Amino acid sequence: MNFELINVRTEAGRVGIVTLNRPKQLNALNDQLMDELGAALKAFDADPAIGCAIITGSEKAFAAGADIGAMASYSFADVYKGDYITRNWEQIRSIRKPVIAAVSGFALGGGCELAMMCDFIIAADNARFGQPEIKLGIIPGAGGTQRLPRAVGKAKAMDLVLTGRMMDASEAERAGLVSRVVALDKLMDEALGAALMICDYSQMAVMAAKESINRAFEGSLNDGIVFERRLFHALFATADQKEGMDAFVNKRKAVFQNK
Ligand code: DAK
Repeated sequence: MNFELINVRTEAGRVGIVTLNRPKQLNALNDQLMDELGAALKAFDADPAIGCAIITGSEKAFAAGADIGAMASYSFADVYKGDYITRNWEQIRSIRKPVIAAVSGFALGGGCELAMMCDFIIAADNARFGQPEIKLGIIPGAGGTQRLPRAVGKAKAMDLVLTGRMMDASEAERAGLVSRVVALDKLMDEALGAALMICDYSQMAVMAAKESINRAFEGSLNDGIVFERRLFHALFATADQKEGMDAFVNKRKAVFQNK
């Protein structure tokens, strides 16, 4: 596939890496970029050799938001009839393998929302997160008002969304938005290390874990526990469960076949 606004590569044949590539616009997210990102992630998801994906940007910007220039003249009819955002942004939610956001620089507006759509965020120490849409006369429109409070709680989400201020990487880590903060020059090594670790595990167990954790945000605790229990039981039907436990008992490294 030929992409213009993203670079796509694989690492060790097992990790799919997408680098957002609109440097002059600080990786502002337009329709074409989101179409390309969705297509690249779907291709990784369908490739049995790939166990995990990483989305990253440049040192200066993961993404400075949805493309304001493109949005400026949209009417209600344009966004409603065109199913703006849902049509291409929501594709990320359908990816079943883990997706890590490796964030350096600005992750603002739709950029912060894109990072939050990923399964977890590893941040460089220069990362800055925010939902500044209020300054433009709008509100976050790609899940920011829903995912941010789930990640950081109501008080900080209200603070960020209502004032439009940015928070730095250490505040984001304290608040629970990011899982790790590392030096800028170590960002991709750290993300790749996490991805390769995930790739070593059974893909079925990994996908089941992702699906089950996501359920925690979509219903009652009881329903979530029942869902988890069913997946847990189902994994006992896999060869990988036998392999994982046999390897432990016999003090050797497990080699999973994804069966
Ligand atoms: N869109 C388009 N271009 C952008 C941009 C953006 N979001 N952010 C930056 N740029 C462009 C700048 O216009 C500038 O272009 P030139 O002037 O060089 O042609 C270039 O990138 C470099 O930016 P700056 O010169 O401003 O660089 P600085 O280092 O001085 O400042 C900054 C960096 C990130 C603080 C600043 O650029 C900035 O404040 N950018 C805007 C951040 C922002 O407001 N982001 C939120 C965008 S709104 C929806 C769903 C989702 C959304 C909307 C609707 N629906 C469901 C309907 C999402 C909305 C958003 O994300």
